[in-house]
Amino acid sequence: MKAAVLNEANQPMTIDEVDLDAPVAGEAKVRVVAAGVCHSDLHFIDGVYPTRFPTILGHEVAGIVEEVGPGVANVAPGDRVILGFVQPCGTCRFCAEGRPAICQNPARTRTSSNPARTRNGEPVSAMTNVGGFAEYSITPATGLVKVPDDVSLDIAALVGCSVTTGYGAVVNTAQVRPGSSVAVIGAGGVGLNIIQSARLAGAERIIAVDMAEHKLATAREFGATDVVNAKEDDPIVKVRELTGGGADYTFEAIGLKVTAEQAYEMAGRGGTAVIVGMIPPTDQLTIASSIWLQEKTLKGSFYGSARFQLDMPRILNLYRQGKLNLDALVSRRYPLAEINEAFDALRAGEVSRSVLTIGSE
Ligand code: CXF
Ligand code: ZN
Repeated sequence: MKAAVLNEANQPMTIDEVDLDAPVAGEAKVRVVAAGVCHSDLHFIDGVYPTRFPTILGHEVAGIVEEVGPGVANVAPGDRVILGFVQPCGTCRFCAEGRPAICQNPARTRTSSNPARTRNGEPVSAMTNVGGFAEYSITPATGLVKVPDDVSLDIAALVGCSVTTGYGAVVNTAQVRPGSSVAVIGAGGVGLNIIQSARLAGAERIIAVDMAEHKLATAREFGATDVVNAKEDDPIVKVRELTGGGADYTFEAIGLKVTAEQAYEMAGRGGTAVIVGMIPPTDQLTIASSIWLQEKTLKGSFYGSARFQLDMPRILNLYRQGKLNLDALVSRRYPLAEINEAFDALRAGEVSRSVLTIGSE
């Protein structure tokens, strides 16, 4: 199969021939139809997060099951599926209490002595066991969620990461209440989903903070009632002004120490700041000691605290009902061969989301 291989950090990916093993017990082989181009992939490309090279990135993916290994009962060949980037065990304490996103014992990556993917006989790793920037994926089947026939797979792919991450941060992690005020730092793929989910949850005031005017304009289309250009104004001062002291809920959707600290400062008395972005692993956050006095909450949100088999179908239904706008999230489509251009555009802040069209439906 053809795959985009990242050979080392800070290098363009190369489109190479990669061999795929047959699925073993618990795995499925999926023909990839669409894969979203996410900022988290960029962190691995830029070397901010470590990984095993060579590797195939891509974790926002949908496709069609082609073959299943022994013991797989939740999907069958022909099923249209989202490939979740966590493949929960289903039995650990966190899975048992309905928190599979933080499963303690997620499905194993294949070992390098028994690799699922090889290039000229050498193992190639796959991001989050998905490795979606390729014509096929071998992935543990517990991560797969079925997609109804009337939803296109490029839309379903987005539900594999950005939509679930944003929607879940609002609905599951923060549990935003009707009438509340919300500030969102970063109006990219995840931020826009936080904004539209906050609107759906009945937030009264939704303030989008970004440094790009075109992203703020899109934020308004997704439900932001106010926008703050952090290039022009101090976002903490502005959000406090607009909310009379600080927002009830704030969300950091960029992945930087400075914006995470801003999110905390923008939350008012009794408020909650939710960190959604992928902050570099070596960074430490500094927060004011008055957290106790003002009863503030600082919370992390991973994969929208989602229960995948419940939330993903629910999100797809909200989309079908016109309550979540997923069509307008896709700014561009690229073929796999133009993957490096797609990442250049993301890095330059030109797009909120592009989708690679890898296979046909
Ligand atoms: C990331 C989180 C870390 C692994 C890859 C996906 N989340 C969203 O982009
Ligand atoms: Zn992602």
